Amino acid sequence: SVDDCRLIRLPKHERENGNITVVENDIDLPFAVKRVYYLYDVPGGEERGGHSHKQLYQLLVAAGGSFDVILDDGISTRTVTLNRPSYGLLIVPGIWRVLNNFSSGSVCLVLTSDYYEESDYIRDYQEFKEISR
Ligand code: T46
Repeated sequence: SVDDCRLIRLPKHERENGNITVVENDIDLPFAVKRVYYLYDVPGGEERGGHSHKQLYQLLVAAGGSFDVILDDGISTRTVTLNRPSYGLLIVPGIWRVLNNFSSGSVCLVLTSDYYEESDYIRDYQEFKEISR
């Protein structure tokens, strides 16, 4: 459910000359990372996502700027604003997600539990509603 999705605080090394946040495989996350991708150059007003995953776990990080993530488990919805590079949003399988309100220059870094596989996606909202009932 959307309650299984949570913010994970990531280790942050603060120095006068800037910060580093580190994510170590299997240590900071409840899954092992197999794939990394990032969304960037999202034009103002555009949305991303609009699907759910059958098996995939993901950690979303606003590596720069900010955006909103709307989580929907078919029963309830929750909106999480990501705007700090030292926090990640864990999204468990079975959650419909929409990303919007991207600030200009924002970067959505995503760490995932598996390789890209189109068969893991549900891209039809009606189908999602039926499965999650
Ligand atoms: C998610 C949100 C936050 C690949 O070939 N490999 C990949 O690993 C990914 C992620 C995408 N693609 C291709 C598939 C499509 O032709 O890139 C194109 C755009 O993908 P999509 O429409 O799925 O993009 P988003 O931003 O709507 O969704 C992505 C992830 O797919 C999804 O898992 O949760 O970011």
